[in-house]
Amino acid sequence: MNNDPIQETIDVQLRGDSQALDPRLVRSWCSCDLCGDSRTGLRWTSLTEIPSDLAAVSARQVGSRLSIEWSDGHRSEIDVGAFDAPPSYAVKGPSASTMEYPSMGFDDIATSDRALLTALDHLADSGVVHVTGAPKDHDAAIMFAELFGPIRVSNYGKLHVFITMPDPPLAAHTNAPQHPHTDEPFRYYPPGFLFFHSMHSAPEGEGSSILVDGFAVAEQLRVTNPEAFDILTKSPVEFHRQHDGDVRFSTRSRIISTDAAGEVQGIRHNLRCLAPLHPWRDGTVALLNAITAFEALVEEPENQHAIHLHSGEILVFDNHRILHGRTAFSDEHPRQLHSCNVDRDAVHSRHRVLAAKYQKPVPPLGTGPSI
Ligand SMILES: O=C(O)CCC(=O)C(=O)O
Ligand SMILES: [Fe+2]
Ligand SMILES: [Zn+2]
Repeated sequence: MNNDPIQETIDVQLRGDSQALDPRLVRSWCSCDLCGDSRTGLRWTSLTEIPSDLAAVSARQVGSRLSIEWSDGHRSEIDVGAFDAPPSYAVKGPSASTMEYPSMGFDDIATSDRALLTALDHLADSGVVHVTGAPKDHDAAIMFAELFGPIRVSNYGKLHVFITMPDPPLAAHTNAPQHPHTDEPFRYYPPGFLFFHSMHSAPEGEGSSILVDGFAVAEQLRVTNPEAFDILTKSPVEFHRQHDGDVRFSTRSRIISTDAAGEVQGIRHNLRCLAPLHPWRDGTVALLNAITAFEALVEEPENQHAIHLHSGEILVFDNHRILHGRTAFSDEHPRQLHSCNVDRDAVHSRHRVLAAKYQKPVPPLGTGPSI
């Protein structure tokens, strides 16, 4: 079809398949100096500026390289290999019962980008990395988290210190057990990755972290109770948090968020900051039952994985996927845990940059926030 007078569609071959494509869609992949680069998100012309009657005067494909002369005089050189639908960001954790979360050394990650890439691969695969051999310095969590992306500063500061105290402002400042939850679902954008650094641990078995793979649990709910899954992916609930005179957070969001293809992309689940459900509204009983069914799966022992974080260890996990709780600990042993947060997009960005640096397949798409 080369050198036809005017081509209203453009024939493209890709992996043995052939399609007649709309010229405007092909043109939008042009990354010449005039068009800018659509793949880096730095375009100079917008998609809608492409003439609606655009056609090709000539189109020649050699291998994956497509050379086009357009009816408006523009010329493009396009690599059609990029037209393949990219796989989505890998999230493929093993089931909790068989799972040993990966463990890595602090110094390796802190001194080698290659090790940092391995840690980021683990975070994409299982959502968790357990880090040993961290210094017990006050700011070690911050220093470490900054390897993954800029720290999020919030009303709780840059570093959140969990110690028991009289008149505790938060459950974190008690020695009570906590049900597995995600942190701060009352924000429009909950924290992405959490970094828990143990400064002083409680004795073995006390104050241990309990992790639950929220994506695995959501998939179990989809199979065992499709009605509950449907409700939690469609009906928003309200999460809120108020500290008088300081902050009043409130959001209406879904507990299980799915992308347009129906894949689970984020979990918000924290019954401590769930607002009361409205008894007057239709569907509230079904919503309550759906939340209860989800929580029952979260509480299933086979879905829970305990990690005792010893002093000088760091737990990194995806707060949109991995629920965390803790067992109780006694007052006799002071326990001190430091926590800081890095946004999910920043961590995924670092992952892509390092994958490109080491010529590994680059995770192309984000799973988005749990909105
Ligand atoms: O103390 C811990 O291990 C975690 C506390 C916590 O997750 C919280 O308060 O949200
Ligand atoms: Fe928490
Ligand atoms: Zn161009």
